[in-house]
Amino acid sequence: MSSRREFLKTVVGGGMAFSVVQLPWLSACSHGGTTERQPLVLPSDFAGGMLIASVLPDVSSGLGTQPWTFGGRTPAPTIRVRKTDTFSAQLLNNLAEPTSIHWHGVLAPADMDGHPKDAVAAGASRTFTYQIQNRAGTYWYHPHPHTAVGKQVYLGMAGFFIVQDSEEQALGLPAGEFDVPLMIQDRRLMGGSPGYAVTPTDIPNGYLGDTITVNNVPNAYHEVATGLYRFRLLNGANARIFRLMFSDGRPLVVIATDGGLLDAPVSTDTLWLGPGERAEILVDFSKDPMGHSIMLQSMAFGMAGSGGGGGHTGHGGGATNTELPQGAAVDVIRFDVKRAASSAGRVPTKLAVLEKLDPSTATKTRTFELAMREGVTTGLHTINKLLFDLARVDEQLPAQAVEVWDFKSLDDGNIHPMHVHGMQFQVVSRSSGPLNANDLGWKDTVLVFPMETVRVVARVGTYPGLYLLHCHTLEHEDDGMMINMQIM
Ligand SMILES: [Cu+2]
Repeated sequence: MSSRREFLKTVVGGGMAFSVVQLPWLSACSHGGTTERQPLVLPSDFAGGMLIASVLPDVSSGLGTQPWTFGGRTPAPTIRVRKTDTFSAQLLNNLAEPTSIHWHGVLAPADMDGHPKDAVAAGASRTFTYQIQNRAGTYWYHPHPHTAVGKQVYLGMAGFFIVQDSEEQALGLPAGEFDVPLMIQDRRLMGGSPGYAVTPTDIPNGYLGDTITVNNVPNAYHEVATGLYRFRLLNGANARIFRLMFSDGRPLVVIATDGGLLDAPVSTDTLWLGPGERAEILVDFSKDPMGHSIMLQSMAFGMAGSGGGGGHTGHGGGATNTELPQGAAVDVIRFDVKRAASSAGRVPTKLAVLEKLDPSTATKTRTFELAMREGVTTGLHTINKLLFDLARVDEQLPAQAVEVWDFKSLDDGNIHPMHVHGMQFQVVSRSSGPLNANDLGWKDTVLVFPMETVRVVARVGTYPGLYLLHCHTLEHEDDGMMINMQIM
């Protein structure tokens, strides 16, 4: 009887015990700028081939500036592949600066993983070819050139990477128009200078926007039918952390986290989603009256701690340097029930076989201390007192080893979403309390709250070579909060 199993029971059984906080709906105009809600745009599909990085000429997109993107359209196309497929794409860099592609969460050979040492120069191209090992799930892709990740992602360079497999497809989960990818981000659209311009306070706080965008659409709405939907949630924001709930408190039925399906659905009222994290949820609109609207919101939170599933609302503060500070309550996307679905859909009772790593079998324990340097304006953010050095190898890991890692925050002011390349892990414990609903299953990114220690058990990847461990608050990463992990 593992503690993990007990914990799962706690989450499922305790789901209804989570406090349901009814937030007043915030009108979009409370933050100025565009007040009107706009229809969601769905990305097109991409199965492989040429993927051009470029700046689009169109300034009429919702981003208020010329978007940077992959594949010549915004939002960037969704890559769809099946497990065991050989995926191949050629990146042609038509930007005026280096870029690259990191396949976030996807297990790619080290030289295909988009390490900053492999950035593609302006005008150059690079071919990526590898076999898909991942379980069915929602992954994503974005640039990774050192010190420019924040800028390039913010300006639009991010897309979904969806893996399917036969185990998942046998489940009969909502498909087609009922399977909706939602890339949640925030942008500064109110101040009249919509480009990316980091100020000194943006380095510790992260680049926080004043407007929520979904698939690059500000203040989005989406028309739905009276059925069961599968929403693939991706936090693609540079720094903003979301604590999602529905305006009427209806459950979010979590079926997958970063690394694919859980073994069974978990119902929760609130869901933490940090930068880089994904979660797939089932949402039931079958009992909604025609014309009904439901808002997906982010609840207010403080920096004090995750508090498990949602008990703590904290002190509601957080670092402030915009109209919408970290932890502010905000609307994310509105769903308008507009038509009848032909069938209601069904939540499966069982999902996928989920191997559970046993921390007692780990061959090594590593500690990653997350700390702020004093008295500096850049190079603030460190892992084990180190700032990123492209040429220095910081950790050596045997391929396929099972290891326990402790992310130990010595920072009392910021939440750090810690992300590893080339492997996945499972969350074992949080020093601040119970695990969150989005800590379940396989993960590549985990929120570490101030002064918290998060223990995970990782299975090191199969490919030898140089990978990364870093904070996915992109201004922290660009500031040097990143180390090299070499798989031996
Ligand atoms: Cu960070």
